[in-house]
Amino acid sequence: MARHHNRPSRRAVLAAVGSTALVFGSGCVGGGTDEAGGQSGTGGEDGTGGDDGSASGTDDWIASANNYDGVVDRTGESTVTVGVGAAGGLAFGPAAVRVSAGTEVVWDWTGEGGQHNVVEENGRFESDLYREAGSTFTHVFETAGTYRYICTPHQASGMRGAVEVVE
Ligand SMILES: [Cu+2]
Repeated sequence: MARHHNRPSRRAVLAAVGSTALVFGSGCVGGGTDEAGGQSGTGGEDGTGGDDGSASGTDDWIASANNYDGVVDRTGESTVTVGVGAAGGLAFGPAAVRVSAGTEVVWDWTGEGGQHNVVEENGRFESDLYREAGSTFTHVFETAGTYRYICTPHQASGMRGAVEVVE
């Protein structure tokens, strides 16, 4: 009875394997490849100003989402998986993820937390409601930008997520 459309396509996955092009700009990357590290030392002058943000609003919205732990950088991968019903149930995992344009994102239901769906705030994608583990929903992000989405049944509980797509 359960319909399982929106299956991820294998061809994109296969295309990804083998060409792991990790080219970081040109030349020296300096010391550590520590992903967590963020050069904290730009300041010095007074750092109060600088609200010239054209695309703000997303930060607060996503920072208060369940299971939020910063924007997880998955750029350079052609398929990225996001758990639905992560962290015990009412969360996406990762809640916020950064991907490259053209990436196929696969939401993968864990089976925890009851029924969930994935609904983009501007209607750019929307899944059905699923409960079963192994249900999936796939969207290919062709256009750079920030995509915010919620789980309809649990939006009031903080079950929301974001995909940031970069060129
Ligand atoms: Cu939910």
